[in-house]
Amino acid sequence: MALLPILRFPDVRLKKVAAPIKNIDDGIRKLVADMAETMYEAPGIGLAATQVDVHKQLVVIDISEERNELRVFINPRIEQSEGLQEGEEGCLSVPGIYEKVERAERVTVRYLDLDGTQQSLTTDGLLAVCIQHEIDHLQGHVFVDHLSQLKQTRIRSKLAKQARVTA
Ligand code: GNR
Ligand code: NI
Repeated sequence: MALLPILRFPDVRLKKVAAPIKNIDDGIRKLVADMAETMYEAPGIGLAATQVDVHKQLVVIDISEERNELRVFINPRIEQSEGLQEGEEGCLSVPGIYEKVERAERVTVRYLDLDGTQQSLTTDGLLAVCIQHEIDHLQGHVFVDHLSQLKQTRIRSKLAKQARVTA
């Protein structure tokens, strides 16, 4: 296993649109293991392949307290969504920034599991938020894109300042 470097907003590579996965081979299985290790180490509750500069439709999520319920989503699509919820979001690609984002309350997601079997999951709450956040990444979006221009400008300057002191 290996820890993978996570791209930081506003890196333009976070804007790439991920391609569907055609074959679930050893390369994909290794990527899942490395992404899971990277997510747990960060620590985060989800990670999209886009964030580690791999532009394939792959997401790992673990929202469990014990960090022992890894979920893998290959080629995930939101089939149905209903209602609205607003919750504070953070992102491993936007460190130290937490802002309220409006999302669907309940989603049904279709995806392939690691065996290549089609699955359908209907969920709400934090898992629904996280799935929507990760699918955004696969489409080249970060949660900051949902905020006002004023907030986006403030976040960019805060991160630029952080980068100067850490450099
Ligand atoms: O670790 C994460 N926490 C989080 C909290 C609220 C809403 C979404 C998330 S996802 C984030 C990890 C991440 O950046 N995934 O892309
Ligand atoms: Ni994120």
